[in-house]
Amino acid sequence: MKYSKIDKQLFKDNRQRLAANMEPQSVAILFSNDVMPRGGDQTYAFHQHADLFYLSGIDQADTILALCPQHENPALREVLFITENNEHSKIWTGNKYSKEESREISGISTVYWCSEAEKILRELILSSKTIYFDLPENKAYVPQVTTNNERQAAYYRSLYPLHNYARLAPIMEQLRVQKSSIELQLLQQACKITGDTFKDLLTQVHADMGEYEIEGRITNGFLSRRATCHSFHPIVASGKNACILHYEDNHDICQDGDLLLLDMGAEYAHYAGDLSRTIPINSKFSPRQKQIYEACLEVFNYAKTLYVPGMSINKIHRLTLQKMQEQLLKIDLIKQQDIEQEVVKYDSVRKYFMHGTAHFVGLDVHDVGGKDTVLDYGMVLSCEPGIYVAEEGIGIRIETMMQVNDHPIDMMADVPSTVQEIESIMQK
Ligand SMILES: [Mn+2]
Repeated sequence: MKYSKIDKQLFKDNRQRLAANMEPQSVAILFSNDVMPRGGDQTYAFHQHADLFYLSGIDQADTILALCPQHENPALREVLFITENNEHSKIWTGNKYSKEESREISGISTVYWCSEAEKILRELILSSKTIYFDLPENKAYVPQVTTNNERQAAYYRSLYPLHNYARLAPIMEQLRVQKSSIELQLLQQACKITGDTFKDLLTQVHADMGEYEIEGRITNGFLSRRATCHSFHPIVASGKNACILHYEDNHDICQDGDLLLLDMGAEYAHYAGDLSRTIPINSKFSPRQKQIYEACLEVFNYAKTLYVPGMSINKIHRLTLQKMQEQLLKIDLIKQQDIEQEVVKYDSVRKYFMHGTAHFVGLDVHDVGGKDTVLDYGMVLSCEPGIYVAEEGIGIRIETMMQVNDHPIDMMADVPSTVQEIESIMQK
């Protein structure tokens, strides 16, 4: 792996916390993600299932984890199944983990080859009343392909139809939303790689550069700093492209006088970074660009103070909309009359700021955790107000990652955000 070895205490603690939340006499069975086909004989780069990684640290396809915390045989309370090395795979794809390496990474002492899974799982299932499976439960996205966990759950359910079945996803959400100190360090590393790469871009961006060329520099900045990959497809949006919220074509040429919106994140050891900044392509904001930028920055700096225990994503967004309303009035984008005529409160603000202020960040860039989840110490969320004025070809987003605290912690506080900082570095 490109990342440094992770302290296996993280995975041990995570399993212990899960066990404490499982029903008596139950077993949880988790399967790794599929290797996804791309075309011909090619596949996409493998990406481990977040929950399986969270509970084991095993970063390899064809992995099964079974947790049966009350099994009478202590050796069967935590069982890992991995794919077996053979002579062909050693030559063509490199070594897979050995059993010993898997024990060292996960802290699980009982490791079998996958070929033995059905037999061992039978033993675990027959000594349990309830079986947990980990189906995809993201509220915003329904996968168009059936996941390995869904297929396996259906298969085992057909073999053992008289058991109780239970959902693992709600428990995993509850566990994962609260970050441990080891996780905070990994997230901080993802933030550092992301922030340092952005700082490099400040000295590199100029007119006539392709958005794709900047995307290339982001990839280079991430990988050369030991990121595994991007945590999401980077947005490199010049001029009016910045008003397309999920623009990812990155195929235009940066024009002198336009702004450039960058929304990018490195993934380090599976943990996501998420940063947005908006900069002037020719290194100087025009008076109008500066006016809108500083209105957004004012909202950003205010919103950052809201990440305290007891808040929620919905509460933060409500307060941020209020602050945004003040700023939009100030720069004349909306008028008092627009507010009075709103059918739904803040509709006139949403015309220019149409997305949310915050989402959780963790193993997924849009991590588990709901909009009404009560914020607590150690949770990590994005803070990302934006102002999009399509008719002027100006789109601005300023984003960082915040750690919830009595004094909220900006995890990328060292990344320039003021007009003066950005211009002075770009003009050097
Ligand atoms: Mn974000």
